[in-house]
Order: sequence, then C-alpha cells, then structure tokens
Amino acid sequence: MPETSLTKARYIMIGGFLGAGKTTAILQFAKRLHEQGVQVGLITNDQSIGLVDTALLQSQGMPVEEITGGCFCCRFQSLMDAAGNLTRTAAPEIFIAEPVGSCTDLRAAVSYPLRRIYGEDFEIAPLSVLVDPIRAMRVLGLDKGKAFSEKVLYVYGKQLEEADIILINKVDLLTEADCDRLRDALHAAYPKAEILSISARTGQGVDDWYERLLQDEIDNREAPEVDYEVYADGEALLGWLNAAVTLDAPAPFDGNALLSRIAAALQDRLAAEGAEIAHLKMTLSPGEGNDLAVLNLVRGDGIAESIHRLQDEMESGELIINLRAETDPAILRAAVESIVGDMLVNFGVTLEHIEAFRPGKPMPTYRMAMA
Ligand SMILES: Nc1nc2c(ncn2[C@@H]2O[C@H](COP(=O)(O)OP(=O)(O)OP(=O)(O)O)[C@@H](O)[C@H]2O)c(=O)[nH]1
Ligand SMILES: [Mg+2]
Repeated sequence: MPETSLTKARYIMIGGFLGAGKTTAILQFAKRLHEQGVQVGLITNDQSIGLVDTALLQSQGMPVEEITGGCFCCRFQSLMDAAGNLTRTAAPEIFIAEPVGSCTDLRAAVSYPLRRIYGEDFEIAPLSVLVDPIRAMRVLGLDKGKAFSEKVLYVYGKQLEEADIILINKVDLLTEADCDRLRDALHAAYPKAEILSISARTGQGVDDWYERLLQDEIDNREAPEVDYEVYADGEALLGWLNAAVTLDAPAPFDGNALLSRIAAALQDRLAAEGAEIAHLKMTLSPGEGNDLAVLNLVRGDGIAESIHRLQDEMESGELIINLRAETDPAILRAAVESIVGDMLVNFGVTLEHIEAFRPGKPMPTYRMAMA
C-alpha cells in the first residue's frame, strides 16, 4: 500500500495477449505523462525472471518494479509491495501495470480486490485490453493463418470479454477497410466493450484513450465467469523461455545483425517444429553505456523488427531472450541452446540463466466477481 500518498493514486492496467503492444503503449503513455510533469510508476509482470520489458522500460529512465514468478492475480500482495516500493522511490500519482499476456480474469482477481481492499488509496481506471490486429483477425476468422489451439483461444477470448475498452492496436499496419471489419467483428463478439483503434507506435488515436484512462473509473459490471481448468490448460499449452547470456567477443561485432540472425534461426526452427510463436523478444546490451538493441517477433510468419538498434559495434555484453510459443518448453530450450551455441561459437559465453516451462495453474489470491 502506498505509504506517503496524501491523495489517491490512479491504477491503470493495460492487458492484452502476448505481443499485442502493451509495453509499447505503456511506454508512450508514460512518456506523455512525464512530459506533463506527472509522476508515473510502472509495474511489469512475468512468470519468470530476466525480463526484456523491464530492461526496455528502465533504459528509458522510467521507475519500474517487476513482479516475477507468477501473475498479478496470483501474487496480489507482491503487486501491492511493488506499488509501495515505487511510492517510496518515485511517489507516482499514476501506476501503470502490464499483466502477463497469457493472463485473464484481471477484473475479478485484481481490479475489484484492489478497489475493495485498497479503495482509499487507489482510483481504478477502466480495464484496457489491446489486440494485435493480424492476430485478432485470425482468431475471429476474418483472415487465414496459423492460430492457436482452442484452449489458448479460450484465454484470448476471456481477456476481451472482461475489457471495458478493447484497443485495436497497430492500426498503422491496417487498411481502413480491415480496421472496420475487425471493429465490427469485435463489437459483435464483445458488445459490452468500447472499441478504439490506435497505433501505440505512431500515437494515432491515443488521445481519447488517454483521456478515458485519466478520468474514468472501471465499469461496475459483473466479471465474466472463468473456467479455471480450461484457463490453466490454455496457459500451460504455451511454452515459456527466459534466458540471459553474457558474452565476450574476440573482436568488435555488429550486435544488431547478431540479434537478427538469432531471430531468423529461431523462427525457422520453430516453424519446422510446428510451434506458433506468440512473442519472441530479445535485448542485447553492451557492457558499458546505456545503448540497447531490442528485437521483436509476434507471429510465426511475422517479420522480426528491430525496435532499438545499437549505435556502435560492441565487444561484450548481455543477451536476454524471452520466448513464448505454443509448444513443449523442451523444444524451446533445445532450439535456443543450439542456435545461441552456433551463433556465439567464437565468443566467451556464460549462460547466466535459462528457464523453460509451462506456466502453472493460476490460483488467484482473491476473486471478487462483483465490484
Ligand atoms: N506497427 C506497430 N507495431 C507495434 C505497435 N505497438 C507495438 N508494436 C510492436 O509489436 C511488438 C510487440 O510489442 P510489445 O509492446 O512488446 O507487446 P507486449 O504486449 O508488451 O508483449 P508481451 O509483453 O510479450 O505480452 C513490438 O515489435 C512493437 O514494436 C504499433 O502501434 N504499430
Ligand atoms: Mg510487454
């Protein structure tokens, strides 16, 4: 619980499936607030340690706390501790939290408990859920392409069902006609949600959303029912891998090219295994300075994007890999170990951390279906 706040802080949660653009949207919103002199605190979340999202947000000078080893719902007290730590270090007026992208039931397991137990400390903003439009068109049957299996799609659907605001993100990638088709299909399937379209990257359409997030309160409606057996099975179908490697090269090398080569090799290997990638994200940071290379891939047939590039060649540093795909985690681990081994064959390499697993059954600390 924030200890030093005299007025209520605002708690904003921005959800959505893996790769939908949550971190990008949070960073842009936080930058905007920062420019306006508003103190912001960010909270990231993952099933494991070694997070690309935390590294990315910290590299932008943002106060960030991360909750690892389980989702907000299952680690509710850790969420409150993270808010307390941020209050001590940065005194935020606004907290922006990014839940795990395979997590749902946030309304009942986070928003309503927060309001009921800590309502004197927090105002709770509407629950936003972002979608990647290409993924959403496939899920809703508007477009062909590899989709996830049924139980993973159950989780995807539940995320949308509980949203106050569904955001069609990445509209910079869509034709107007496709955006309209997607909006109509989302509206038909999830009539309770307001649907906005934005580009977190370019800032298109974000102003109305920001206004809602800063002024409105979460809706009071009953949270959707969630079958935790199906939800747990759906989450467990997604293999999860986090790895951190320190590397030391015999001579300066192009770090941007190295990341692209690793991504291309992983993409080929996982396609051959029939594993649909939900999100591959990697960072490469030189041992000195604040420079950072960041690469993302959000579909098996997507194009890997370097969203930050290193200015100079590097000689030593740290590589972080976060990979989520629908497959056996042992396949992810074997792929990462062999590809990283091949690519770094002439380097001095220390594997600091590698973990590949299926997320465990979610067991929320609280579940309050009614506001
Ligand atoms: N073209 C385009 N790309 C975007 C936009 N927003 C996000 N992206 C890209 O989508 C990819 C995934 O974005 P993230 O913000 O990391 O997604 P996320 O939802 O936080 O993903 P997880 O944390 O893995 O669940 C990155 O390559 C982003 O640059 C957008 O508005 N337009
Ligand atoms: Mg993220």
